[in-house]
Amino acid sequence: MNLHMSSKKMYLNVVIATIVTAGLLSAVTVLISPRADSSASDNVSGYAWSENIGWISFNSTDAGGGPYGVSVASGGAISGYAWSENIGWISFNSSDVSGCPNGTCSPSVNQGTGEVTGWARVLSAVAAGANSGGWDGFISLSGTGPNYGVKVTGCTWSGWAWGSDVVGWISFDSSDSGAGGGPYGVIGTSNACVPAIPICTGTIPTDATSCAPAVQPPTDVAYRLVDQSDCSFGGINKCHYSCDSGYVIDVAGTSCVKSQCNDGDDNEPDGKTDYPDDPGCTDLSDDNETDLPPTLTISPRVVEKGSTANISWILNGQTGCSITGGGNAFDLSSGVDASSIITINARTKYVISCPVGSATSTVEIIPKGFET
Ligand SMILES: [Ca+2]
Ligand SMILES: [Ca+2]
Ligand SMILES: [Ca+2]
Repeated sequence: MNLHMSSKKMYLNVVIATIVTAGLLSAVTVLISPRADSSASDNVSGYAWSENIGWISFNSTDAGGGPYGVSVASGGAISGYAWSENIGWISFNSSDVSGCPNGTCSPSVNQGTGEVTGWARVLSAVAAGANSGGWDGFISLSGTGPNYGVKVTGCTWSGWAWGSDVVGWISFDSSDSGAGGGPYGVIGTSNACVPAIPICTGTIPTDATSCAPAVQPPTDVAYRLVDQSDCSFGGINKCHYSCDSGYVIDVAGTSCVKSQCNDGDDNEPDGKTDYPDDPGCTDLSDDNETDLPPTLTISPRVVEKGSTANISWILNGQTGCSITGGGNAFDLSSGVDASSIITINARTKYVISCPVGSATSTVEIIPKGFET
């Protein structure tokens, strides 16, 4: 976390400069906009991380100020507010996310699968209205093409949300593939948890009545079940069997089947099969061979005309990627993550395109009168 704390200050400067540049609104308004919510009674807490805007706090009990927080109701509906020092309030309330770009707008947790859907919205973008530079402030909590999304496993929130060019990718857990630094993460209690598979490790309980298996012991592969004290989630008193490495619980929830990264098939297909040959596989138990999209970062994102910026890319193991914008030539043929120094003479939008997914980063010129 300390690693990121130092870069946080840099982002603060950059984002405030961006806000001024885009004429979104005064930074003062962003920082003091009053918004009270519960906090201690909110059942989501911790931090997510955006490479563009830095930390996003889900509960004032972690960060001070407030009170504010994000909550999941029984049934899975999400509400409340998260806070970014750089862009202000991020609302999860249905009333704020109506008119979202597509799909169901209201954010929620599927309390069976743990998948989070719907939208959140940066309220400073709403307040800026026509002065927002076209930024609508919407943050997508899951999507396809590429597949991404926030997921709740047990009480741990993980995965990625997407906040368009301004906010970029938001990681909910430093353990997310492609995330760095940390440790950080978003966690839940009570309704913000989902009965997880696996949540137990150890020996099969002898007292079946106190820990009834939700998933029957698979007959084809080894399994284990342990620590019954971990078996009570959100008032649901069930234990769950976990499959051995390379296996996952099947759709019916009754047995262990080989995961995509262990099944000998090129599932998408992309010419690469299983862990570790397919870069979409983080480990043998990963049940999705789809490669992660690339990321593109320019730092700083607001510069004086004629000065330099650092452009860096993470390919997530993909080859056949390219970067366009600015007339610079970047050699991505090695498939290795790297960076380059570029000279910026005009507002430039860089786009990295890979076989799976693309990403965009735009560098802005500080307008005359704002130069330091
Ligand atoms: Ca496979
Ligand atoms: Ca594959
Ligand atoms: Ca793949």
